[in-house]
Amino acid sequence: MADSTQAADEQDEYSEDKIAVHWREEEYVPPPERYREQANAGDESILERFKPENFPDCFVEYAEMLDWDQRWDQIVDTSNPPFFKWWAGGRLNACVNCVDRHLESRADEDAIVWVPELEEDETLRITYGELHRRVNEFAALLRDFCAVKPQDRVTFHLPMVVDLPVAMLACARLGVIHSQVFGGFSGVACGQRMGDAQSTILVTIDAYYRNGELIDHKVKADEAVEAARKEGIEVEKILVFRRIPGEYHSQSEMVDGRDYFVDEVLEDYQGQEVEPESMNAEDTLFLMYTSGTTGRPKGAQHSIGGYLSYVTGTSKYYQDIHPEDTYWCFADIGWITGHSYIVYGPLALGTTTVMYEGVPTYPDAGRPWRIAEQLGVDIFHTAPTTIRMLRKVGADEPGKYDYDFKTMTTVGEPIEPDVWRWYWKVVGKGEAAITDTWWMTETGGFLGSTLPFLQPMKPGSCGPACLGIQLVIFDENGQEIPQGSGKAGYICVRNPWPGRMQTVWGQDERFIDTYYKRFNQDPNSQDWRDWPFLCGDGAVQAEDGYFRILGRIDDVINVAGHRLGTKELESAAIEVEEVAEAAAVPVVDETRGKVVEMYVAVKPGYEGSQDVAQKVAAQIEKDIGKIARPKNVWIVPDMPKTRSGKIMRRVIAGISNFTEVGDISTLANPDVVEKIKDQVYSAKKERGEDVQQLSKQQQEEIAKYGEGSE
Ligand code: 6R9
Repeated sequence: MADSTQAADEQDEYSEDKIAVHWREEEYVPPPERYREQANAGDESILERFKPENFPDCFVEYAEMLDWDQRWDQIVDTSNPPFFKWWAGGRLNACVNCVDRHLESRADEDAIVWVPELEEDETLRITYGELHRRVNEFAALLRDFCAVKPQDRVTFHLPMVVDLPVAMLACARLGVIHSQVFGGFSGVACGQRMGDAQSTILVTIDAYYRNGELIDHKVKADEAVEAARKEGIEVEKILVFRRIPGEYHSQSEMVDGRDYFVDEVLEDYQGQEVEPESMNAEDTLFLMYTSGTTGRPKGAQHSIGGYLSYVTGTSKYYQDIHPEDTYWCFADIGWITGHSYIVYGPLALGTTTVMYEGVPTYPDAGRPWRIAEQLGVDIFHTAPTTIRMLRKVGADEPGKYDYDFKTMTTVGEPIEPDVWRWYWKVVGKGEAAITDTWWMTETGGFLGSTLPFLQPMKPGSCGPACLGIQLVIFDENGQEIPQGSGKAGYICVRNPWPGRMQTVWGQDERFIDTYYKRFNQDPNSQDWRDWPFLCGDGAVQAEDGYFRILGRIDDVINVAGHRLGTKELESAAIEVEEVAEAAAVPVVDETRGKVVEMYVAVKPGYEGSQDVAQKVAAQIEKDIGKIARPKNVWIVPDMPKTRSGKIMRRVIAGISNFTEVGDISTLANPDVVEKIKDQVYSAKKERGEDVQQLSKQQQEEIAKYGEGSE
């Protein structure tokens, strides 16, 4: 009882609003003036053009950035919500838009610059002319050797090699749907996705470099074949690229009649050109699986016309890409960010896009800045996890290199104001605009951000709604939360927009249930206004219209009735000098329902001592309140992470509660799980915090913790 009285006392002091806004609103940072003249979005008229009254016509501006075989009859067909159809009646080819149309003016300019991980190896420069040749040859191979037809599915399981965008564009040329599975995922995850997509052709590679080592990748293809078989799919052909020409670096044997080296088969297709298929705007360009812990993987299905127009428009205005820029998005193509903002958006704009094979810190923490200097990168784009890591291992490194960024993008997670400031001052040397871009796999492109040379930045907030996007926050009961009230709620997009996924591949009902059911009042309504799209994040909107994203709605920890935001607990923890990264998870507790447990990684050169654990607990208590004081603070070597560097909290939540850790086939670093388990289990046993019996419901809750963000 003592506990509940205590909780009641704390009720006034730690009201939910107060907790939600503890991440203080920061000062505005004005956009740098020196680039305004050249900016694609340099004057206020753009805000006028895209105001809500101009929906849906405003998006024509994006579609007109593309070349069409046939113009659309209708901007958006909303007659069958929520299956909105963009550019209905229009025809185009995505490969033509990303490659062929640039040949006249840019055949000899670089389209893709590929940087291998080993610094002594040569950087590969692929001009638009060369890209055109490679794409056509691979398209000929797919069409004639693999007999694929438009809208068939081909699965790739590739790391960051240039063959990946080539293969994507070859599919796009043929109207074939590609499905790239993040290279770091397991063979099982790949096979399950092949099963779901009913895909019988796998494109892979023998090996690739990671941290200076050549890693065997083809072995995963064998696991994929087995996993696909369990789903009723027999893999017919495996096309194997070779990381080092003429060599083979895998333990897996090539299977006769099933496995083929791409370079050998390609000999028959040299110099061949393939007529691009003229596709319907509403045909599908690709599938991008986003996993959850439960049920089949969800294939986010993206269209050709809507998707391509949206990523092209947002690349142009939010990243300020011009053909003469050198643009580097330091992310993996196996994540939606890579599809939209390494491959399709930048190439549709005819710019030079840089790809890097390896890890940020190989061979040392100066590598990214050397790449930027050597290649003359002027637009940089990466995720908070990379920014945190680079700060952690080399906070002064950027100052040693002579590069000049005009815009820098961040994506994937809320960026802590402290980390933001390092990005701004040290990486950007105080002279680049930061665009904090908030969006998700399902949305195709950015939803909330600032126009780099027009709208002031505010560390901790992504910014206002993007051009043509109408964001709205609802409370539990579906009531709209007014702008500036400081109250947290469920952020949704009120209107249709061209970048949104078409559906969950093969699961229309699941699409409606996951993204629309929550706030749709009338399932029979044919009015798009009745169909707000649930993004899955919690957010607050300040009076100035800027949004602060609080993380996934299922990431909330309820301690004795107080809803604590994961991100806020974590940002309090990283205020501690020694801490590089932190993750908060719930632990079932007899009296309080749940309590908080923290996982923390320290910066190199610091000791992960009991003292650090104490400081973390104290900081959380200071910033948020006694109620949030963690039961345990675990200092771990590394966190389990997804392809986009998000911490997979359900895995450590499982460890903290002695329950199942669940599927780890979509972890980028699965090895770390056992290490953390050993450490935490033994310490907990020593402290007498042994296995407790959880109800089925409690177990499910822990297993689903943070589920949506994988
Ligand atoms: C693009 C991408 C989506 C989830 C999303 C949100 C989080 C992404 C963010 C951000 C705060 C940002 N997220 N960008 N949170 N600020 N700038 O990350 O797609 O992998 O599907 O993840 O990522 O929680 O709901 P995806």
